[in-house]
Amino acid sequence: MDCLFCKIIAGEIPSTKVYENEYVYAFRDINPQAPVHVLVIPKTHIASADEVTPENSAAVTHVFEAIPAVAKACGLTNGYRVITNVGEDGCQSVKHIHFHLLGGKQLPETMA
Ligand code: DGP
Repeated sequence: MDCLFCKIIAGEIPSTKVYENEYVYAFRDINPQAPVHVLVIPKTHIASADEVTPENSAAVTHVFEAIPAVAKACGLTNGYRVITNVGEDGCQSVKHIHFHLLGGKQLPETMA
């Protein structure tokens, strides 16, 4: 499968890792939108939140179980934001489900 984030997980494309476990990989976004901007992704390929099913939803659970450790690894002691973009209207550019972890400052209240 020709998926950028699957290649990052496989180490075929370099990334700056901040956290990894059996199910989850987290790395610095190439185009940061906040002082801390990390992408947290499941190692199994799911195209987007719109493709989550009872059969594959454990991958998303693993991501959320890892998020506190990712935030801690990034020094986010005062809160953060988690966002997933879906499809064209959501401006999703990479078709491997990913969760933007943003923080390191107080973020704007509105996003849309
Ligand atoms: P989204 O627009 O929600 O699909 O976000 C995709 C994010 O992925 C975007 O913020 C930039 C980031 N990104 C794209 N290509 C790469 C890459 O090769 N390396 C890293 N670290 N991040 C990337």
